[in-house]
Amino acid sequence: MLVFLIHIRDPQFYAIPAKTRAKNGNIRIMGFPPIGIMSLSAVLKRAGHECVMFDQANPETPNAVITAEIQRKQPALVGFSFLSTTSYPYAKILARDIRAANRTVKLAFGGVFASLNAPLVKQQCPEVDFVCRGDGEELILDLLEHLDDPAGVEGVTWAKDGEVVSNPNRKMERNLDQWPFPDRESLKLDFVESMPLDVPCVLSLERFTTMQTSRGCPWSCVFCDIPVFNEGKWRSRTPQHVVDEFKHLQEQGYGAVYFVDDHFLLQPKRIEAICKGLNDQNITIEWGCEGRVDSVAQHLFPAMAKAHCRTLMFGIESGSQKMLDRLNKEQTLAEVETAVTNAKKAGIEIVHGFFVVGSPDETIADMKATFDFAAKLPLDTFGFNRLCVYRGTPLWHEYVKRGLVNDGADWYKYFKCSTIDPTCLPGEVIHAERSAGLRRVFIYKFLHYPVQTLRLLRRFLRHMPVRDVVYLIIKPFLGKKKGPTNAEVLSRAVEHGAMKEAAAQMTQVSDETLEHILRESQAERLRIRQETEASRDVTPIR
Ligand code: B12
Ligand code: SF4
Repeated sequence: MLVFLIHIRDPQFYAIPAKTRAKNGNIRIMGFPPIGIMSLSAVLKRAGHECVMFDQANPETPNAVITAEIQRKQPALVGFSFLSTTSYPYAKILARDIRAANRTVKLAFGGVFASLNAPLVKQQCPEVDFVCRGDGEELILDLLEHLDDPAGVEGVTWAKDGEVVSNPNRKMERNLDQWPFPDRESLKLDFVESMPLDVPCVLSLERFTTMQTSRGCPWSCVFCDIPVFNEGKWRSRTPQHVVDEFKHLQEQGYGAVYFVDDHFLLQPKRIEAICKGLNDQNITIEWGCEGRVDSVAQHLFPAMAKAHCRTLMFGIESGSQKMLDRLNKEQTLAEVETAVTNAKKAGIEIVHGFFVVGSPDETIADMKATFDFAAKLPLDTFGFNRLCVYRGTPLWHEYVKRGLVNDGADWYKYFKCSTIDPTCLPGEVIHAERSAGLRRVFIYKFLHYPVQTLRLLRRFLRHMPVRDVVYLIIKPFLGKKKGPTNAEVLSRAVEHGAMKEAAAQMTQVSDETLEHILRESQAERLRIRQETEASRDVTPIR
C-alpha cells in the first residue's frame, strides 16, 4: 500500500539558512529532522509498503504541492505527525485542504499532542479519520490492514455512526531494537545543527541528524507530559543497537547527532557500554543529549566526552529551591551545581541549562536568584523560557481544579502560566526581570568565564556571520520587541469566542482566521529571507 507521511512544522522552530543548498543539492534546514515520520517510513518499507515523506519545512513542497501529489498518487493513507499544541493549527489547516480536494482519502494524526487529546482532536477536526495514540510503529501497520474497520486497532480514536470511539490503548512495546533505523535518506533535505537560542546559532556544518536511544521518563515535573505519554515508563534500546546506528550514520556521512531522548542519563551501565562501543568502532560523530542533574551516571561524563559527546543539556529550571519544589523537580540546587561542574570538568564542550521563568508562586526574588545562579554556574549556554501549561500535565490538572482553565474548552490552547494564573508575576514584570537578569548573566560570564565564553563564540563564528553573533551578545541589552510571538498569535486565533461554542464548528470558523494569519506569517518570513539574501551571497530557492 502507498502511504504519505507529513511532518507538520511550526515555522517558529526552523529556519532556512542563507546558504540554501548542501553540496549534495539538498535544501538545508536549520532545525531537527522529522524523526517521527522517518521512523514510521522505515517500518512501513520493511513491511513491504511504499512510503513518501513530506516535511513542511521544505519550501519546495508547500501544502498545495502535497495536496496535488495526493490527488495524483491516491495513497491509501495520509499520516500527519506533529509534536505539540503550537503545531496543531497547521495540521488542521492542511487536513482541511486535503479533505476539500479529496473526500475519500484516509487521514490520520499522530504524535504527543494528538495522543494526549485524541477524542477532542477527533471531535474538533472531523476531517481526520483516525487519531493515533502512542508509539506508531506497530499501530500504523495494523491500521493499514483495517482502514475500513479500525474497531480492532488498539490505540486508535475514530468515529463510528457519528460517535467518537477510543479503542483501548496498545500495550507499550519494550523491545525497541526490533525496529529498523529511521529512513533518513528518502527525504531529500539536509539538516543544520543549531542551538535552541533566539538567534539560530549554528554549531557545526557537519551533516546533522537526531536519534532516539530511549523513550520516556519516570519523574513527574508538574509542567511535563512525557510521563503521561509514556505511562511513567522508561524504555531503551540496547547499547549494541545504538552503536550500530552510529556506525550506519558514519557510513552515510553524518558528523553530528542529537539524542531526542527525554532522559539519556538514566542507566549508567548502558551509557558505559554505548561509549565503549563508539570508541571501539572508531565513531567520530559528535553527539549531544539531555538528562537530569541527579543522574547517577556522572562518573561517566569523562567517558562520554571521550566518545565525542559534545553537548549536554540539563533541565535546571530555577535557581530557587522553593521553585524547584513547587515544580516537583525533585532535584536540589547542590545537585545542579555538581552536575554542571562535573560535565565541564569532564571536558564536555557545550553544557546547556534550560530554565523557566513565570512559574506559579515565583517572586521577583526567586527570579533574581535564578539568573544569579545561572551566571555563577559554569554553563556555556542557557535558555530562560516562560513556563507554559499543556493539557495532560499535573499543572493542567491543578489549573482545572482551581478554575483557571476549562478542560473542555481550553484543551488546544497555548497558555503562558502568567496569563492565566494570578499567583504568577505579571507578564511585564517577568519581561523586565528577564531582560535585567540576562544582562547580568552576560556580564558575569564575560568577566568570570572569559575563556569559556570566547571559546563558544569562536565556535559560533566559524559558521555564522559576525553580525549575527554580535546581535546574540547585545540582544539582552537592546530590549525586546513588544507583542506576542507568531505561535502565540496563531494559537490565540483559535480561541475566538464563536469557536468555543461548538467543537464541530471550530475548525471551519477558525481555519479562515488561521489561514489568514498563516499567509501573513509566510509573507513576513519571505520578506525577512529576501532581506537576508540581499545582504549575502546565496543560492536562491527555485
Ligand atoms: C525534539 C523535540 C522538539 C524539537 C522539534 C523537533 C522537530 N522535528 O520538529 C524542538 C526543540 C524544535 C521542539 C520545540 C517545541 N516543543 Co518539543 N519536543 C521534542 C521532543 C524532546 C522529542 C520529539 C521527538 O523527536 N520524538 C521522537 C519521535 C520518534 O517520536 P514522535 O515524534 O513522538 O513519533 C512517534 C509517535 O508519536 C508516533 N507518531 C508520530 N506521528 C505519527 C503519525 C501517525 C499517523 C502515527 C500512526 C503515529 C505517529 O509514532 C512515532 C514512533 O513511535 C519531545 C518529547 C518527546 N519525547 O516526544 C518534545 C515535546 C513534543 N515538545 C513539547 C513542546 C511543548 C514544544 C514547544 C511548544 C516548546 C516551546 N514552548 O517552545 C516547541 C513547539 C514545537 C512545534 N510545535 O513544532 C512538548 C509537547 C507538549 C504538548 N502537549 O504540546 C514535548 C512532549 C516535551 C515535553 N516535555 O512536554 N521540540
Ligand atoms: S525530568 Fe524532564 S522529561 Fe522527566 S518529567 Fe521532568 S521535565 Fe519531563
